[in-house]
Amino acid sequence: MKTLIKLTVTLVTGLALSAAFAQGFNMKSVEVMDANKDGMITKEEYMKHSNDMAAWDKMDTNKDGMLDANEIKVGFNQK
Ligand SMILES: [Ca+2]
Ligand SMILES: [Ca+2]
Repeated sequence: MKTLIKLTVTLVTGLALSAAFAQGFNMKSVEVMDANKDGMITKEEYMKHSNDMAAWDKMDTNKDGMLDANEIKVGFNQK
């Protein structure tokens, strides 16, 4: 029973994320994800909204574990 609930939650979360990705990230996503409003998105902030680490890896081009203004500009305007 517990497994079933977990599976359902995973499925629903997955669907919600797919919908978000179909729309693509935009500058509004940045505002939502940047919880402390410092203009950068840490991995921790990102993971509260998405578990798509493939997308993260693509955006965090210098692999320092956070997205700076430049990486956000590039990553959030292209899919
Ligand atoms: Ca931040
Ligand atoms: Ca980075």
